Amino acid sequence: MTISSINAQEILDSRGNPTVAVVLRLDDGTEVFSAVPSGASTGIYEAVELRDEDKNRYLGKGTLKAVANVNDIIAPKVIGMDVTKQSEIDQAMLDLDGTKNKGKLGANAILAVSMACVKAAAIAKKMPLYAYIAELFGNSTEEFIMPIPMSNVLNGGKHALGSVDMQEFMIFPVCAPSIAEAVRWNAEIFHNLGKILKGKGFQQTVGDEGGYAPKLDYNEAPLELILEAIEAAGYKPGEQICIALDPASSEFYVDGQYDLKMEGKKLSNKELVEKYQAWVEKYPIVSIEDGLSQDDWDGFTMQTAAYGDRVQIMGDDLFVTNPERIQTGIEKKAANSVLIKLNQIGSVSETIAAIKLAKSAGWTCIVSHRSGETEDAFIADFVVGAGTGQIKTGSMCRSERVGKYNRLMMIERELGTKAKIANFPYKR
Ligand code: 2PG
Ligand code: MG
Repeated sequence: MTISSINAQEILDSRGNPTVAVVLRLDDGTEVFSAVPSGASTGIYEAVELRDEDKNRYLGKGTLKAVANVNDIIAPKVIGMDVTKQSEIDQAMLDLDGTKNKGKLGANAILAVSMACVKAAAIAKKMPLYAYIAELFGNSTEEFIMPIPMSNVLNGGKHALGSVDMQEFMIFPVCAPSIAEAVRWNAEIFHNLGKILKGKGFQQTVGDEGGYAPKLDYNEAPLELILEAIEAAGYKPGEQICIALDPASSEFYVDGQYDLKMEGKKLSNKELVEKYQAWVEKYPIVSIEDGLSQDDWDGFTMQTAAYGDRVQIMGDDLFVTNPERIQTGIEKKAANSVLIKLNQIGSVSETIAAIKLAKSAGWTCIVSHRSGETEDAFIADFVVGAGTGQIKTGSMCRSERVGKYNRLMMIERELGTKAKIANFPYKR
């Protein structure tokens, strides 16, 4: 079960930008592939995604330095290690890097190897990937929690320029009996939304995460369209299907104010918290991610105090999957939930630590894709092993998104009666 070779190379992500992929082999011939995703609305506290900044290649976005860091620095250290010793391997890479933010080797270099080791170890131990991940968490392998998917069917913000100010409008089938049914419900609503947009004369083009990206002229329009689509598909809004939002508000936070361009208004954190509250009362919204900006701890605390008993208040850019920032959030009562992205922190072991810390505070965790994805469906197995009960992995089209849903449905089928769909704690 020792690592015999590691080869990294550049491949493309779903936006056509380079990212890091790794092929890792074990001494018994086992071979695995892993690839790292990449964000657009990235938090400023994320671990470093190393890019070449050479304007002559890929407009400066090349990842040859990170690739070389895997092949020339990480591989010689890690080759020969027991692949089942995940925390030792991750620690060895952190020691090699030596910085707080993975600025030397790059989180993209470290994570590619970290995920590849998990995949190879699962094969070496003859276990399904999700079951091995459950073991890494110390979770039971007798029963598995399948996640409820929040599916981003209408894209705005930085993922669909020219659309509304807020980034993600997601449908969330809180009482679907299985992942297969949840996927069906969401896909049917997605197609109904397409029909409705077409009927109203909007374009049916999609944004980075596969959700529609129509040119709308007010920020509540996506909510109204989605409600119409839920009903047209034959589902009950607020009962079967709720709405989850990711305004990604760090992106419109300018000089201490929230600049809602579409409304021609600049709001204080208090005004924005109240605006969401009015929306929560009017629409079946049960989850709000990054409602406030990444440094606006006071705004987050205010929001959590105001309606954190009824609504999932989630930090993405706020916490960047970083246990230190999550700890601060717990102390400040700044949220009740964390979005989990492996590449924000840059290793599997640290991601596990982040989830355990959040869970110990009674918080929920949502495993998430990035807006730039690859065909690697690692997060589907990861969320099942972690048992966090929620996943955010984009809309119901484009293979880099549906690859994760498809893998989840296959896991569910394989598990049979050992699979149970999660309970969402903030039902209306
Ligand atoms: C987010 C993500 C994923 P990005 O803000 O939650 O949906 O976007 O990967 O661009 O940071
Ligand atoms: Mg987000």
